[in-house]
Amino acid sequence: MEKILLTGANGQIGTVLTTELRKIYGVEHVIASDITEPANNDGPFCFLDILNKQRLQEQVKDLKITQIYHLAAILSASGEWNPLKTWDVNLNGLLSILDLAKEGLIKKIFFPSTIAVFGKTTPRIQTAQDVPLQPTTVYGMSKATGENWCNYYNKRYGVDVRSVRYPGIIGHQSIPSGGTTDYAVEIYHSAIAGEEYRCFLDKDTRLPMMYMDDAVRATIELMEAPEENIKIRIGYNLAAMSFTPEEIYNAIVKHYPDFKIVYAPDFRQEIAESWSESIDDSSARKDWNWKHAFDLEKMTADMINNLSKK
Ligand code: NAD
Ligand code: AKB
Repeated sequence: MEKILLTGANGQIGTVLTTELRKIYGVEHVIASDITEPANNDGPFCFLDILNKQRLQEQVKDLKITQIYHLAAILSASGEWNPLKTWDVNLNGLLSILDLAKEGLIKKIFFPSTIAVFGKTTPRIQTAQDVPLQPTTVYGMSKATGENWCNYYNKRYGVDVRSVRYPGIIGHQSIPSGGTTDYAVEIYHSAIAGEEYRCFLDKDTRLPMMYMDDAVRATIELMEAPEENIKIRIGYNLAAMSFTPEEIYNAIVKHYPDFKIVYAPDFRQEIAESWSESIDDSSARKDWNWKHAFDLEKMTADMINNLSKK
């Protein structure tokens, strides 16, 4: 029987992924961990700082963990305030987990990479799987390097580590912080609260995005795919939709005609401009049958429906 540990489980993706994994594997078989208190008490949780290698190893042995979904990280915007700490958390945390698999203590790892691995030398439209990676943020540097370590541990030690380059993730279940794509969640909260939204990106800044339901399903489908189907051990490109702040605003204004937006770009504008506008994810579609379900209109209807119930 599988026993799963999630690191960084209290974050935007972790809170939703934990619930979905518990539906599949059973509540007691999915252990959430983080350095902060969980928002609710609906399953096993342990405090775990990913930089504490000894405690990580003890928890994995004591709880008989077989798989780790390693979500703990410091994201693109927050990372710029403390680059060395970000490098430490994002890269050394991953290396400790890869070592556990090398030593045979766990069987499978999920490592979330990101569109932040792309940089100014990367073609920005329909960005292909294998492209130059010269990220501009320490977050992107740590994830690009992390991808290479994953590939190395797979090729050299046979570690079954799987990874996707998530676009910006949008969900109604949790509030993001510290990222450059966070505006695309915040905007819905402002619309529903009847407030004007002050957008920290410019109106024409196009970025790849994905609804949380698709992101969580992609993650679980990748992890459950037969090992022989996983041909890529760096991050698989993953895509669903791409839009600008003005386009998401136009989708929301159809539901809330009085909703107003103002544009006040800050330092995150430069980060966003260094990333791709759209992604070619044909390898994921071919190797493990990835298919997205949500576009901008469908996501907007679902976000508004769920957030207005809260
Ligand atoms: P998040 O910032 O919401 O959550 C990250 C969690 O990691 C937080 O709960 C934080 O407390 C925890 N954490 C930070 N330092 C830690 C440490 N030293 N030890 C243990 N936990 C620590 O992030 P998220 O949006 O949920 O993203 C999850 C993963 O997916 C990250 O690795 C991120 O890089 C990746 N990703 C997210 C997005 C997105 O749009 N949300 C896009 C691309 C990639
Ligand atoms: C961020 O904006 O930092 C994240 C990401 C795309 O990795 N949402």
